[in-house]
Amino acid sequence: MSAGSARLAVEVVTLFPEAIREHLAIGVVGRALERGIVHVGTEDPRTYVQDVHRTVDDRPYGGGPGMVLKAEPVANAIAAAEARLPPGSPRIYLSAQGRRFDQAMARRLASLPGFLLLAGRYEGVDERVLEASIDDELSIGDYVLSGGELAALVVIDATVRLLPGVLNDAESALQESFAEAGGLLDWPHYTRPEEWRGKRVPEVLCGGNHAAIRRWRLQQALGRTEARRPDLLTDRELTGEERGLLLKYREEHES
Ligand code: 9D3
Repeated sequence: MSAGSARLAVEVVTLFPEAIREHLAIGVVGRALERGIVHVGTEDPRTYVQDVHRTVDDRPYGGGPGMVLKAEPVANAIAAAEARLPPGSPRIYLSAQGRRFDQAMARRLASLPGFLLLAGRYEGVDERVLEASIDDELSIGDYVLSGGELAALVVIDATVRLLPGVLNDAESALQESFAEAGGLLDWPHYTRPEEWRGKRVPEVLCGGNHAAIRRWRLQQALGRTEARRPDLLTDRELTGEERGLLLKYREEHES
């Protein structure tokens, strides 16, 4: 399948295109690329610099430490990448100053025919190219990265997994089960052996009572979510069954 027929086209403007391409070759996303479900192109601003040193950065007006990515090479790279995308594809700048990327945004991006990601380096990109050629600005969380490439990979990974046909049946079933779809943390997982260094797998999981197993997993998901990420429960109505399971989890974990 060619770039034109892929369900989703992504372009990444980056000084490190090989880092993006290498990482995307592995796992679930690598499989989706091979099968032509998604196309990811890259564009390097350095391609658009003529001088012998291929200078993409310069000192900040006003002084201070660090360097700033120059407007012209970035604008040219964005224009070249944009020409390969469906018209109207949003152009997104990845920066620590952006709105926080989340699962709802991944769903929105997965519903589009295409989008462009600009990964910054150094202290940032000349503000004028952002005003001229960027539609949205996203951060992946409150910590300091060295550049936007890892953030671009995070956004692409979270988005591509949501495209139809990317996950196999087992992976899709897991994704649609109540934890991932319902905004809860996952329940604990176990595999053989049944006893490891004196620790046994919970009894209920070793039997064939599927209703009991479902209840146990839901209870674990609820209890762990309340303990570790109570913020996830504040906007979520609990069903009668869920409230009962959570009360019992609290009783069993009092200490
Ligand atoms: C003023 C101090 N600078 C850090 C020494 C600010 C700064 C500049 C460039 C902070 C981070 C970066 C590079 N970060 C990204 O490109 C980035 C990012 C991030 O750092 N955190 C969360 N999400 C993202 S998306 C892109």
